[in-house]
Amino acid sequence: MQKKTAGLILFLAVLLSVTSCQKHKQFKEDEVILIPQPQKVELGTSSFTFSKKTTFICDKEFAPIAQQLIAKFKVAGNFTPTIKNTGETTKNSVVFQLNKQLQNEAYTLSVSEEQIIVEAAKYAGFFNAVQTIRQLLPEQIESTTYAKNVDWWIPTIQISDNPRFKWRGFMQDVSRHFMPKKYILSLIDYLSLHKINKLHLHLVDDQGWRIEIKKYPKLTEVGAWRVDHEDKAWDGRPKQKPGEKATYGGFYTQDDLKEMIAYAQARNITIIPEIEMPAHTTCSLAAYPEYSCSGGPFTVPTGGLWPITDIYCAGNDATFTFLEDILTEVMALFPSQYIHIGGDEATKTEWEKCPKCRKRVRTEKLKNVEELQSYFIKRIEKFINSKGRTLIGWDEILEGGLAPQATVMSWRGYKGGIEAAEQGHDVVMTPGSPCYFDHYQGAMDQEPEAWGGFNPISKVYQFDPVHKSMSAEAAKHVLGGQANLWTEKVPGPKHAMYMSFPRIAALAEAVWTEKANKDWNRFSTNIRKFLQRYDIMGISYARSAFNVTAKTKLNIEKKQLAVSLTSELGDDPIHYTVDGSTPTEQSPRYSAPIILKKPTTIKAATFANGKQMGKVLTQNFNIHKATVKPVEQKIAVSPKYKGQGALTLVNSIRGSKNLADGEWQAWSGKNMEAIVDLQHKLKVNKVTVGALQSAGSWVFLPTKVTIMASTDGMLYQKLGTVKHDVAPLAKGIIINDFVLDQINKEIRYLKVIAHNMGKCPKDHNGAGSDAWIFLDEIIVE
Ligand code: TNX
Repeated sequence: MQKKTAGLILFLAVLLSVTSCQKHKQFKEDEVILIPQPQKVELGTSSFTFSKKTTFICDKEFAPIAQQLIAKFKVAGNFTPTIKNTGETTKNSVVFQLNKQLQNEAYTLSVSEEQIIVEAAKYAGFFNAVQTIRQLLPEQIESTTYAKNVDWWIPTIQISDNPRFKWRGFMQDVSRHFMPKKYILSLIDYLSLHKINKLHLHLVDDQGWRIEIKKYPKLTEVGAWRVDHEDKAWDGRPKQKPGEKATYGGFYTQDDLKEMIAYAQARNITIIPEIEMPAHTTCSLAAYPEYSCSGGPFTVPTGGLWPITDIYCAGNDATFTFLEDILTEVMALFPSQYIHIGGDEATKTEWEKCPKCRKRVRTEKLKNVEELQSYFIKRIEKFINSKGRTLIGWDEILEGGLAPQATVMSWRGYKGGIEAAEQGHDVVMTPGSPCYFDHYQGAMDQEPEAWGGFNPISKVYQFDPVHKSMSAEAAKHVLGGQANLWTEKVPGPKHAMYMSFPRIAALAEAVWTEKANKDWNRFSTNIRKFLQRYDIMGISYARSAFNVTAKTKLNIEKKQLAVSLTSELGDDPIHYTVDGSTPTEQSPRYSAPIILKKPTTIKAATFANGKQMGKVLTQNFNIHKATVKPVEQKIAVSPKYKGQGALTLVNSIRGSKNLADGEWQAWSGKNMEAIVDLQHKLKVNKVTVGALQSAGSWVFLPTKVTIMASTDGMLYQKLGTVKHDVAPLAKGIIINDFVLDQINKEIRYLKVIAHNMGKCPKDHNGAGSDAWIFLDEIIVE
C-alpha cells in the first residue's frame, strides 16, 4: 500500500514537471491590460514563462532596468533570474537590442514562447518596454511578499510603441502639506508604472519652504514650519500670534533630494523643481523679510492667503542676488533641463507703492507693474539660461511680455498655452479642467472636501493637450500635458493617493496614446483589473467612479419626483432600496427613473461579481406639505445663487455639498425671510430648514432660525427659534438641519427667518467682510 502511494506520487511529480516545462497559455484579448494603451499590439496564441532560468541579456547601461524587474521576481516569485552583459541569445532569455532607428522613448517588444526581444534606442525606451512587461505579468508581481502558486507568464505578443507627447507630467504640491520622502519615492514608482516621465515638485508656496538651501538656512529653519491649525478650515485659519510655536511642516535635505532624483532617473522620470517667485512665497519672506517691499515682519501663513500682496521686491538688486544664489544650489542638485519659477498670482499693489519698484519702472522704461513682473522673470531667465537651463513658468509669465526662451505651463485653461505656442514658445498644457486633481472626482456628498471644480476620471480621459483651435504649427510647440495635485485640502500621502489614483491612469493614456487609439470603453473595462494591481501595490486609490449619483426631476403638476441613478464606469448594475435598508445584489436592480410620491430614502450602490464596488448612496427625498406651494421672499436672494427660482426652497430636492448645484439660495450679509402659503389650513407638526456651512467659502450657518405661523397672513405667532452648535471655523462642508417639532397646530402661513451673523467672525481670514447664508429647503410635515 505504502509502495503504491509512493509510486503514484512519483508519477504525479514527473507528470507535473513535464507539463510545467511545456505549460503554455493562450491569453484572451481582455486579459491583456495595458495602461497607457500602446500604439500597436498584436496578440499571439501562446505564452512566455519567467523562471529562475530566465536570463536578461543587456548592456551595462541598461542593467538597472532589468535589475528592477529581477528584484520583483526575487520578492514576489521567490526566484532570481540572472543578468548577463552580452552573450548568445539563448532560450528563456530577455534580450535588449539597441535600435538607433527608434525615437528616444519608443520601443518594440516581441515575445515568443522562448524569448523576449526588446528593441529601443535609449534607456527611456528600454524602461518603457519593461513597464509593459511588468503590466503583462500577473498583478502579483507587485507583491512585497512571496506570492505562491502564480504562473509568471506573459502572452506571446508583438508591440510597437511610442508616446504621443514627450512631457507626460504630474505635479505634487509639497508646500501646502509636506509629503515625506518615503511617499515621493513610492509615488515615483507608481508614476513610472504609468510611463509618466516628469515629476514636478512644487517645493515653495506661501505655507512652507521645502528645500534645504545651504546659504540661507533660515529658509527651512523658519520657512518650513507653521502653527498647527490643521483642525480648522483651510481658508479660515488664524495667523501666527507672537510667541506661538510653529511646529507643523517639514523639508527635504539636499541629500534627500539627491536620493529622490537618482531614484526617479532610474525610472525614466525627471524631477522638475519649482521655486515660486515673485509671489506665493510668504514663507521665505517670513525668514528673510528684507527681500520684500515693506520689510515685514511676516509669519508663515497657517492656511489660505488671498490676495498675495507681500511678494519679492523687484526694485531691490539684493533680491535677485538672493534668488540667484538659491537657483544656483537648485541647479547644482537637479539635472533637469527645465527650472520652474512659478510666476503665478502676484498682486502687485506693494510694487505700486514701493519707491524702489517705482524707480525700477522708470529706469527700465516700463509702462506699469505688469511689465515689472515681466522684467523680473526676464532677469531670472537670463540667469537660468546662462547656466544652460530653460525657464518654465505658469501662464501669468505671459503678462507684460514673455521672456524670450521661456516655456509656459498653461493652467488657466488652454488660453495662455495657445497664445504662447502661437508666439513660438513651447508649452505644457495643464488646464484646471480636467488636469487639477485637487478638484472633486465624484459627487461632493460622497467625497472628502476638495478644492471645488469637478474632474471625474472620464473627463480626465478626454483630455487632449492639443486644443482643437490650434494651428498645426502651434501644436508642434505642445510638449505635452500634466496633472497637478495641489494640497491645500490634502493633508498627507494617503489622501494624496486617493486624489491621484486612478485619475493618473486616465491622464497617462491621454498623454501617451495616439488619439485614434483612445477608447473610453476599453479603458473603463481595463481600469477595473488595473485596480487589482493598485491593491497589491498598496495604493489607496479612490473608487469614486463606482459610486452612484442621483438626479432628481420634479413634476410640478403631479407633485412627484423622478429619480435617475447613474455611475461613471457605466457597466455595473445598480441595486437600490427604498425602505432604508442597505442595498445588496439581491435588492431591485435599477433600470428606469424611480417615481416618488411620498417622503422616501433611496439607498443605492453598484455591484459586480457579488462585490459592492463603490459607496452606498443615501438620499432623502421629501415630498412634504409645502411642496411647490407659493413662497414670498421678503429679502432679495443674491443673483449669484438664485437656485431654480421661486420654488427652490419648496421643490422637495435637497441641496448637495456642492453649493453651486442649483438647489441652494443664498444671501450675503443679510437675513433670509420667507413666507410660505400652504394654501389651506393644514395640521403642521414639524418644520425643518436646511442650511450649509463652508467656512472656507465664507458661508456660515444662520446663528438661529425663527419660525412663525399665521392663519390669516397678517398676525403671526412665534412657534420657536432653533440654534446650532457647529463651530464657525469648522473644517469641511457641513449641511445642518434646523428642526422645530411637536408644533401640532393648524397653520396656513409660515414665516421663516434665518439670521445671518452679518460679518465673517474674527480670526477668520474674511473677518469684517459680509458672511453668506445658504438655504436649500423648508420642509413642512
Ligand atoms: C491655483 S495653479 C494656484 C495654486 C492653487 C490652486 C488650487 C496655480 C499656478 N496657482 O496656488 O493651489 O489654484 O487649485
